[in-house]
Amino acid sequence: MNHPLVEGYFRMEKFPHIWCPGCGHGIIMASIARSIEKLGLDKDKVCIVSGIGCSSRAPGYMDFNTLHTTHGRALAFATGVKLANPELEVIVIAGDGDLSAIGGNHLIHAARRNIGLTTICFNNNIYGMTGGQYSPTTPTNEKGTTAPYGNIDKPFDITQLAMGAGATYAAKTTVYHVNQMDKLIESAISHKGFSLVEAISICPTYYGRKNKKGSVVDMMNWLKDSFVDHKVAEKLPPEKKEGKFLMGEFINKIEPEYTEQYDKIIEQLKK
Ligand SMILES: Cc1ncc(C[n+]2csc(CCOP(=O)(O)OP(=O)(O)O)c2C)c(N)n1
Ligand code: SF4
Repeated sequence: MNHPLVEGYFRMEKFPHIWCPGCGHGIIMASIARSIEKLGLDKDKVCIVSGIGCSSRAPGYMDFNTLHTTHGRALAFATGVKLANPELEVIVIAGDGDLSAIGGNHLIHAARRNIGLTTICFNNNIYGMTGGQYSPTTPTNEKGTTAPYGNIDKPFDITQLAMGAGATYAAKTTVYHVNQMDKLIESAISHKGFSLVEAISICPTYYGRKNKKGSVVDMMNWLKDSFVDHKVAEKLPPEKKEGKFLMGEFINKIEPEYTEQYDKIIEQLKK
């Protein structure tokens, strides 16, 4: 593994990683490292924060300032880090369970405040680490260990949820669409307020097996065939859009950023 990206941005002594063969999470982790390199960020000015889950193991392998916190609380810790040192580029890594179940309240409030955090959701539609329980993004009728006869809940669309709560940057991509993922993560990190990239990942071990999704290659091909950029979709005839999921950049707008507003109050009080 003597690639400059690997040696420059990863803690070699922490490998081999814990992920199963074919897990999509490593693809997203590598995309984050490539985006940081492309932006030329100083490693010492980057802080990567996670909760608990297979996805949340990523910061352990990444050679930056890193925090592996508690399940669902990554955004709360990250908010503290950003307020204490707004100069830091704070990136949050969270699974769909972490971010939209136990941590759902932190997500909506971080988005509402427009605090300058970049959140990358590793969405594999299931709780991977604890053995395949269904999560708030498990599609209706799909199976998990806690939904052996099919999930009757309606799933969250995390990108839409963040937008509804006030996120000023929100985008969705998949582990098949890696070039797009690199660009979206770069834009999200460069964005001043709260940004979210929902990266659709694959968990062949639990989600794939429980729902008979076939091999890892089959799961990747499904992503390739099922997702279309929403700008491309606008120009497609209705029959070509049927059954497709939309991805791409959905919102990118500038609004006052939380830590800047907070610092303004401190300055006013000093006068
Ligand atoms: C407070 C608390 N509740 C529950 C758990 C158990 N737990 C650990 S990881 C996890 C779910 C992980 O799923 P997700 O966030 O989707 O990430 P993935 O493992 O799929 O990447 C759960 C429920 C915990 N560690 N702490
Ligand atoms: S259980 Fe699923 S999410 Fe966890 S490492 Fe294995 S494939 Fe990846």
